[in-house]
Amino acid sequence: MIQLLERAKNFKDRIALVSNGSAYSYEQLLKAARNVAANLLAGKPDLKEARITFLIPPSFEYTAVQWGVWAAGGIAVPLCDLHPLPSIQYVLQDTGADIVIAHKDCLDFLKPLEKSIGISVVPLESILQENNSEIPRVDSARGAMILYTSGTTSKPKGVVTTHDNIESQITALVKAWEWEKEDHILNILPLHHVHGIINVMSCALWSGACCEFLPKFNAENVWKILASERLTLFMAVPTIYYKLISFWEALPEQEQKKLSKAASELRLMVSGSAALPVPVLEKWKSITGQTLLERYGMTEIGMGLSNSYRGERRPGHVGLPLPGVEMRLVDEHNNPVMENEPGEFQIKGPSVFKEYWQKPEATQKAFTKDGWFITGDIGMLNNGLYKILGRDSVDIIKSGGYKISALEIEDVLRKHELVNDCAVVGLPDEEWGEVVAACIVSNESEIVANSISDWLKEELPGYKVPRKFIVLQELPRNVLGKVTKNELKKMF
Ligand code: MLC
Ligand code: AMP
Repeated sequence: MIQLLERAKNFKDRIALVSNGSAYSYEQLLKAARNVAANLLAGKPDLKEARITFLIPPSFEYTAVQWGVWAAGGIAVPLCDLHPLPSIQYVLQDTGADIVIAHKDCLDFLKPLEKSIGISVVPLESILQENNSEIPRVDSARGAMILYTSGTTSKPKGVVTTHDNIESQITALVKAWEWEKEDHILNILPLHHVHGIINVMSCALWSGACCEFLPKFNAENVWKILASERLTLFMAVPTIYYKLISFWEALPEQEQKKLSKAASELRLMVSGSAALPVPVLEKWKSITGQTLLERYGMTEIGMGLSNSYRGERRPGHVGLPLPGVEMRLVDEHNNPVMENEPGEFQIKGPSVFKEYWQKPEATQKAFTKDGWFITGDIGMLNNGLYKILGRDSVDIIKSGGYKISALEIEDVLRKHELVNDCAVVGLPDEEWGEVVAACIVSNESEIVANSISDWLKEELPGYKVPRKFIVLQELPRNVLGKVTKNELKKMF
């Protein structure tokens, strides 16, 4: 958001980003963002919240485009490079975008959309060209970003945040975790979700710190970077800590010692986006001496709750509300619950999103009459700290930190000619948190999971493709005819 660009002027000579082996200063970032803004405007005074979509791997260029869209008064819509064409097309059409800015490696992939939906695919290079024309002053109450999130509806919804929302999301974390300009963080997360965009990249850039990109997670490379001892902070989803532990365990003792020592030097390591299993926290502590700080967040609110940076980090708990966040736990009538009683988290505050893009009904349903955002997460207050107990919907799955709608996968599966009916559930998994599993009803007992899974990969990103299949004659249902998903889970 535009406030980031203002602040960057204070850090001109400092290194903002390390990307593809090169270091870029804040001044270079500001200059590139200005070029992007001027090229996008192409003579217009203001983009007036036009949605600008972009498919660019995490890099200096990604950030320059994001900042350029903001500077020109547009709404930044980052796309996911793991998504197949139908998922991308959905976002382009839902946002009503006229253009998609594409990295050179994505141009051929996106080209068919020019014909099918009339979108203009603009090469990244052309948008980065030097251009010194005027750029507007943008009001920070305006829409800044749309991120797509799965929910209890089949299709993902666009979460609109304003520049002011994003500022609140960033400053809450900068304050709570004591970010400073000497910090250096590694970003290994995708940049179409808040974890990577806000908690890692934007907090660093707000603080005058350095964000280094490793566009594709790989345990060996992450350990190498940890061993370099240049990082002060590290943030990841629990699956990543699990994978780092597995890699470390397979090393010779000498090597283990070296890596453990290097990792012990960081000032903070954070886990979030999914429940951190206590054994993973304990193992990580035994390897690195670091007690992972677990926090809780959501695309619609940024981060809500966090364990303490300086005080207690209690395993299995997510701490207390972050600065500026109002939180309550309520029963089904929105009445507050007592300590040690389960309730639903509801959140209020300046970090809470503006609306679901062009979905006024869904937006209205997401808030109570008195303006609390209904998270759908169940938790309780236990001895002074909050604990997450689960979700109110079986149709939401968290796998590898990605939120996945069972209903979306079911809708796609039903399009397959051999599928008469189906039901999708999440099964507990040590490594992934949950794995996606599908039960298929088909006349074809020979139905082969592999062929369905290959077919699904054309329709859905890999992380949404079920890893386990069973074929049944019919789905388990209750007397009202509703599929009993908890029964179904037991059948796998
Ligand atoms: C991949 N694989 C999976 C899988 N994803 N298997 C089961 N379940 C999944 N979800 C398999 C692949 O098929 C492949 O198998 C192998 O794992 C490696 O695949 P990959 O694509 O290379 O995976 P990898 O890069 O290792 O991905 C793991 C990951 C990734 C953890 C890095 O999932 C990730 O980036 N997650 C972060 C998502 C995120 O940022 N969420 C934040 C949302 S915001 P094979 O057999 O082919 O080897 C939010 C709010 C908040 O939640 O609070 O932060
Ligand atoms: P997303 O919609 O992708 O932003 O995912 C947000 C969801 O992730 C929340 O509603 C929670 O269900 C889950 N989540 C985030 N952090 C945690 C955590 N520390 N423990 C358990 N669940 C979490």
